[in-house]
Order: sequence, then C-alpha cells, then structure tokens
Amino acid sequence: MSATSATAHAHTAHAAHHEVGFVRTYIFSTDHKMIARQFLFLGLFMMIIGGLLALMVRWQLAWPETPVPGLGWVLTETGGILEPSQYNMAFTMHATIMIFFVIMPILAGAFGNFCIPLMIGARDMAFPFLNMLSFWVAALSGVLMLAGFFVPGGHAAAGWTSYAPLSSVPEYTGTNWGQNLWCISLFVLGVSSMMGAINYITTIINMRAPGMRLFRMPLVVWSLFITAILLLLALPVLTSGVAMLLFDRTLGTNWFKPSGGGEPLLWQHLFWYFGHPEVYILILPAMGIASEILPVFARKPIFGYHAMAFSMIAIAFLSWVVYGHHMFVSGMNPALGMSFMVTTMIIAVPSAIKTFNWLGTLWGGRIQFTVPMLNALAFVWMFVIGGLSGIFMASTPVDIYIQDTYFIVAHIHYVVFGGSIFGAFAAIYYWFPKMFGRLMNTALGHLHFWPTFVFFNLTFFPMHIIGVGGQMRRIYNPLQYEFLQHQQHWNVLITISAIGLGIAQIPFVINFFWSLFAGPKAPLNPWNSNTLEWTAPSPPPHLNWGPTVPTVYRGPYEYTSPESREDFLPQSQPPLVRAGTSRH
Ligand code: HEM
Ligand SMILES: [Cu+2]
Repeated sequence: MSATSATAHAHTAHAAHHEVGFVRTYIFSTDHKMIARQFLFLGLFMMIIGGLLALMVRWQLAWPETPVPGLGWVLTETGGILEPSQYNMAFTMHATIMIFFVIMPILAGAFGNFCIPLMIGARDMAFPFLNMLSFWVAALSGVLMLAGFFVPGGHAAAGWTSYAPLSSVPEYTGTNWGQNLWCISLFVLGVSSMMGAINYITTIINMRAPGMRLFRMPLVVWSLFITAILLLLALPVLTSGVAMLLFDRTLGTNWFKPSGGGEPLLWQHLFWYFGHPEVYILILPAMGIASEILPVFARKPIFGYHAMAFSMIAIAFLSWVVYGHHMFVSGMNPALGMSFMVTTMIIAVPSAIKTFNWLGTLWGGRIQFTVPMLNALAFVWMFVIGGLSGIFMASTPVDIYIQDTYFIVAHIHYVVFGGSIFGAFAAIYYWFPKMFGRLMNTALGHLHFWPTFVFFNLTFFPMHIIGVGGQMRRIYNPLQYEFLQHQQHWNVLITISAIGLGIAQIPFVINFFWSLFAGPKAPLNPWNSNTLEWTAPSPPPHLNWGPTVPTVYRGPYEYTSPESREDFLPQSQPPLVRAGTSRH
C-alpha cells in the first residue's frame, strides 16, 4: 500500500470512526481488538461456571452423598446432596464448558483475534463483519448451552464425549432437552469456529505488513495459523456428528442405533476424528504463547525457530492419524491398534523437539521471573508431565489397564490445565498492558501464580496414583467399591486441593478488574519486546497504527543482538548503516 493511499484510507476511516456510537464500539464491534476482549470475557465468565461444577464433582467424590455447601437452596429435594443423575450432568457440563467455552474462546478466540492482525502488521482482520458474527454466534451457542440447566430433565449427562447409544436414547440418561440443546449448541459453535478460522487463515496469508515474510512471523502467529487450519478441517466433523445425533434423538433416524441398523461405533469414529485434532487446537496456541514469552524474558533468541514452526506443522499432520488411540478397547483389530500406537508415539517426537527448544532458549539466558514468564515456565514443565503420561497410554498393553481410570483424568488435566490454562494466564499477564492500556499488579500476580501452581499439582498429580490403583472415571461413589476404599484419603486430599485451587483464583479476579480500571497506565513497550504489536499505542486505536503500518526488517526474536546497543531489536527498526563501513 502506498503511503498516500494509506493516509487517505486512515483518514476516511478516522472520519467514520467518530460516528460510531456505544453499541457499535462495545457490542456489535467489528474491531478485532474489541472482539478479542469480548471472547476473553466470555471465556473468563464461563471459567467460573465450569470451575464451580468441578468443585461439585470433587465434593461428591471426597465425601459421597453429603450435602454440597451452598447447594441446599438449589437442590431443595435432597438438601444439597447430588443425585447420581445430577452428578453425571455436573461432570459432563464441566468438561464441555471448559473445552468449548473457556479454552477455545480464550486461546483461539481472544488471543487469535488480538495477536494476528497486530503481530503481522495488519489494520484488522480480512473480514471484520464475519469476525463480529463469529463472536455473536459463539455467544448464542453459550446461551443455548447454559439454557440446558433450566430445562425439564436437566442438562446433558452422557459425558463430554457423548458416546452413543448412551447419548442417543433419551431413556438411558433420563435427559431429553438437555442433550438436544448440547447438540444444537455445539452445532452453532461449529459454525462460529469455521467463520473465525476462515478469517484467521485469510488474514495471515493476505494481509502481512511489508517485509513480514512467513518465516519472520512470530511463532504465536504460526501456532494460530495452524490451529485455524485444524479448526477448519476438524470442526465440520463434529458439527455433522452432533447433527446426526440430534436427528437420531428427535427425527427417528438410526445413525447410531443398532435397533434400526445403525452403528454406535460410528459416533466414536466421528467424535475422535474431530476430538484428537481438537486437543491440538487446545494446546497449539499455548505452545505459541510460550514460544513468544520465553525469549522475551530470557533475553535470547528462540532456539530453533524453523524447527519450532515445522514441528507444529508436523503435529498438525500427525493429529489426523492418531485418533484411534481413544478407541483401543472398542474391539478394534490389533493390527490397527498397533498402527495407531506407532503413530501416537511418533507425535511425541515433534512435541519433544519443541520442549528441547524451549529449554535451549532458557539455557544461558538472563531470565527475568516476571508473572507471564512464571506462567510460561509452568506451561513447559506441566506439558512435559502431561506428554509423558500420554506415552504410557499410547502403549496398547498399558492402556488396556489404565483406560477409563483416573490416570486419564490426570493426563487430560496436565495438558489442558497445566498446558492450555497456564498458557492462557501467561498470555493474559503478557498482553494485558497492550490490550487494556494498563499494567497488572505484580504482587497479586505472584499471589495468584504460586498457590495455583502448588494446588494444581496437589489436585492432579495424585490422580495418577488412584488411577493406577483402579479408580474409574465418572463413578458416583468410590466408597461403593471395596477395592477402592483404601485410597479414599487421596480423594479427600484432591478435593481439598481443588478448593484451594479455586480460592487461588481470587487474586487473579481482583487483579484483573482492579488493573482494568485503576492500574498504572502502560507504556508502549513495557517488556522491551521486538514484535510489532508493541509499536502500536497501548491500547491500540481503531486500525492499530497511524498513517502507515510498520515495515518489517528481521525476525521476531533478536534479543541481545550484536547489531543493537540495547538488548532487543524490534522487527520494525530499520537496520543501522554504520559510517565508514562498506560492503563489497
Ligand atoms: C505426547 C503427546 C500426547 C500423547 C502421546 C497422548 C496420548 C493420549 C492417549 C493414548 C489417550 C487415550 C487414553 C485412553 O482413553 O485410554 C489420550 C487421551 C486424552 N488426551 Fe492425550 N496425548 C498427548 C497429548 C495431549 C494433549 C496436548 C492434549 C490436550 C491439550 C491431550 C488431551 C487429551 C484428552 C482430553 C484425553 C481424554 C479424552 C477423553 O477420553 O475424554 N493429550 N491422550
Ligand atoms: Cu488423542
């Protein structure tokens, strides 16, 4: 874009900007930064609901069939005791909400929207209206999902995986409208995700600033690019699957019903063909976030930039050919099981490349233990534990023993909480100054991070132990099984820690809202980072930069470069032409 046309464009847009009222600025905004904030608020709000549901589940597991404090006024018939059907509903909705309405909106929705245009030097997304639609369709999906709590028969109760025929025959769970709403809500969410994905992909391909070659893009943009491709390809499988499930339940089709010639296993295939890429949709952005934050606070270039980008691409390819590891015990041919075992083991290779590169980045760095850095370090460490337990489960003979136990629950949480949620916290602490123009409080940040880290491990590590000890997933009352009674003290410890983990989020909530209104004003580049978003004002105005967008001269991780007197070298800083030096 020439300078004159850029100026003219900014000028007309500026004039238009003045006419925009409250509704267009804060509610039906097409500005990628406002949409990012909307997704962030959606995700944080849903996190409270998902967290409270988890505590209900944990209470029941530690002190079975005793009244859950504070629930007496809701469950009046039992005085606050969860019935088995309500217990099923609680764990189903906990997982559904956390995956689809917390991690996806925060990582892909909020940080995808915030980072992509600002970090590639674009003024907005390629399709701003579609972007706005994508948020509001997601919000509608959230309303439909929450509505399930208020319908007769209660909400969906067949697990977040909703295996048929448990989910396809209403009598089996006693849930009717709840499960239908679950299907409808996820169908709608699938549409929203596709709109977002198309936008992200187009923006990254077409709208990079001058000089922003693909291999000069920050790794978080790479991760969001690959996530968007996975979203575009995986979500339609779920969207079709939930539509088929809904038709089985309401229109009398028989996709998954053996009585009508259907095939229950078909659901598992559809679900996991979506589901495994989905777990990478949940973790890839967090990997990108860690790759962004570690170099900044180690004051060193990222170790192996190209290897980092290519291992994410490799993970994305492999994620399509490993999904059978979720179905080892479904009666599959052992030869097929063996193939899935091998592909799953292979996916550990690019994951390990990334881990070693993060360690290589830290090695010999001048590490600054800021709050975003602590969360990013926790991400790396916890992801390693989660990845290692994955390898155990990938081995078919081991998985036959531990499948459907608390070992799986431990694995899930090390990757999704230890990985994705610590990644989300790292991103919030790191980009908050740019997003809202104010600094967060460091002391409160530590008060949030340390108890969260300790209680997280106290909550989820013992789950490996009770899992190997035989405790099954999704059981109502462990005390009903004699062989589990001797490990009940672990359940009590886990629940107490989970309550601690919940309480540990209070400093975060206080810090977030206090800083939003009263935090000190943020400077342009508070962390001395190299990437383009830090050249825009805090918070960036509509269209992000003044008359011209920045030009890019180098990669994003030139920290402590000999070319610069300071220990950082922004991507947009023109190269120095030293007097007296000439090149032949
Ligand atoms: C080295 C990497 C990984 C390996 C080898 C691996 C392997 C596995 C295997 C074999 C299972 C099935 C276990 C069973 O049900 O018996 C599983 C389950 C699961 N994994 Fe992973 N995994 C890895 C990384 C991840 C990541 C990064 C995530 C998410 C961000 C993730 C999320 C999950 C979830 C949510 C389940 C449980 C699904 C359910 O049944 O509800 N995994 N993993
Ligand atoms: Cu998987």
